[in-house]
Amino acid sequence: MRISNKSAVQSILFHLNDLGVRDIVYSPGSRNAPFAIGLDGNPHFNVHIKVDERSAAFFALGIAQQTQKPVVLICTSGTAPLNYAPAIAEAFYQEIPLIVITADRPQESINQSEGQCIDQIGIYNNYIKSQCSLIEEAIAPVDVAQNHQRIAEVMQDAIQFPHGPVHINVPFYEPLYLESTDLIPETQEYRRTESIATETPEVRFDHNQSYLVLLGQNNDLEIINWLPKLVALPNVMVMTETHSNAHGYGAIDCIDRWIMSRYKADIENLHWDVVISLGHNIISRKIKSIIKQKAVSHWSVQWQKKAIDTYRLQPQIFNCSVSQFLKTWLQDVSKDYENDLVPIVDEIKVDLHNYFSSRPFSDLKLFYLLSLSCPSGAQIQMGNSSVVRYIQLFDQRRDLRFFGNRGVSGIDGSTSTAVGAATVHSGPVVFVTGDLSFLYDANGLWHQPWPKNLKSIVVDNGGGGIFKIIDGAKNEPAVPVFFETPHHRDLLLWLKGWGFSAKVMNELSETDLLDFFEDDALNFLVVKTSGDLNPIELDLFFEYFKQQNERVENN
Ligand SMILES: Cc1ncc(C[n+]2csc(CCOP(=O)(O)OP(=O)(O)O)c2C)c(N)n1
Repeated sequence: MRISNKSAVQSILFHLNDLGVRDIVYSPGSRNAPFAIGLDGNPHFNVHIKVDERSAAFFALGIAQQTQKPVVLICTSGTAPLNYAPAIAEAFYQEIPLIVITADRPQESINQSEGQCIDQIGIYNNYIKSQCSLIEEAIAPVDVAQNHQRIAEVMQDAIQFPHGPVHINVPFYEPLYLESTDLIPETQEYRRTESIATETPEVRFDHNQSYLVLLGQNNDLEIINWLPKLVALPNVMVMTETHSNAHGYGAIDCIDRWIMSRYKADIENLHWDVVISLGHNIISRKIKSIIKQKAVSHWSVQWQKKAIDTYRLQPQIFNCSVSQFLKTWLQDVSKDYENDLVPIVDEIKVDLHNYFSSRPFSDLKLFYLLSLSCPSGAQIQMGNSSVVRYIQLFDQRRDLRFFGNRGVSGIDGSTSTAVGAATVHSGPVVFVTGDLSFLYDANGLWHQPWPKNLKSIVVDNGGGGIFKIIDGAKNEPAVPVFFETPHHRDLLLWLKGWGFSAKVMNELSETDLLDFFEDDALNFLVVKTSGDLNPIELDLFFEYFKQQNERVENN
């Protein structure tokens, strides 16, 4: 194992190892060369090398999303750290731990027309939990000790709840490539704990109140044990979003479908005394807008100290885990009462197989078929835009888990995130992305070896299909030029150019999808749909549900 002569590198690697961090995503450069020396042949870490820092950071996010452990990013100075910014913001809003290490020139070189040099201190200010810049060229024991302390404190913050990204800026003098034979003796012990500063909720379930429990993006799968009880309570409505990974337990899982299939009067009559947020980053715009009009108060179960006030109702905050909240809130709901509870089935059941057998192929139909054919035990990496919305329209199986960059909902890193997740996940991974998102994050394809467990579907609907289905934009005459922006690219050629085996289909069946998932030699499926037909098919689908609703009411 090689040792850089820079004390900062030795300290950082010591702390990373001490923290149990394994995955480091390293991007090449000169200023960060001391880290390359320290990592070369280092048995403690899995080092992934990625040239494009934007993609590198999303790749790291995908790993951390799966392992729930901090992943490290290391890059050179200049614009390289700026390219990390989108994934850092995403990690911040999803509460995913990343340790970002940026090499820098010494302070006196900043803004002096030196090469590859910007003012790096505080560059992620709004999206970082904790940060420091180290003392340059720390040799004196007092400086080494000071750096050691700063590194320890910042890294500690990455694993405190809420998890999130932290930044350590490391200025280096030249020469950068010198090695040492000995490690600098460690100056301080640092004891770490993954602290959970919990708060026991004071509130108790009240039979005279009406509640909406809304599950958003969530990592606490213990929630599943509470769902049967929650959905059975008569004055509680439970809605789960796909990325809560708590679907299939009797709650309203397809929120937009549920809303769209109701008559205006039904929606008008909705009322909740309290909306309880378990998890955040709600995808359904429709439910957000209804809550703003129909809810009286909001409780937010969250790790952040600052209120996440999505509905402008000045929420009461509970700084505790979802399970801890539910345990206390429901503690007075007696066992006898629990036995009498009957789940409220508030969903209109329709024969989707029958419905789709007479419908032409479209984005909607593709997502219906996908909901049937994804391999058992798979995790679904959802691209942003209409992908996440279509997926939420179909009942999800309990054997699937869903992930997506819904912290900030950017279309700039979905492929890289999926590749990162697939790299550390042992089971099948299905990545579904829109065509523009796919082209945007093309460098996500720049990865070796390509994970064998990753199957990707690109929905080639001729551009940003979302703008044709969301309220407001869909009637805007400037949509084709300013919003939809057709790409005019042959995605099959594009993929083949990258060396992937891919297939294009203009229409497909459930069997075609099953064949694709079973075909080890095929990485990508490009599915072409008509951008004009997609919005029509979606409207008809909602209309159909409304008609079914009418029939149920008339019977
Ligand atoms: C980084 C970033 N830039 C711009 C946007 C705005 N935006 C949202 S959806 C979208 C179009 C996405 O098109 P595509 O990936 O083809 O998906 P589709 O809409 O067809 O589902 C754009 C540009 C964004 N979310 N993120």
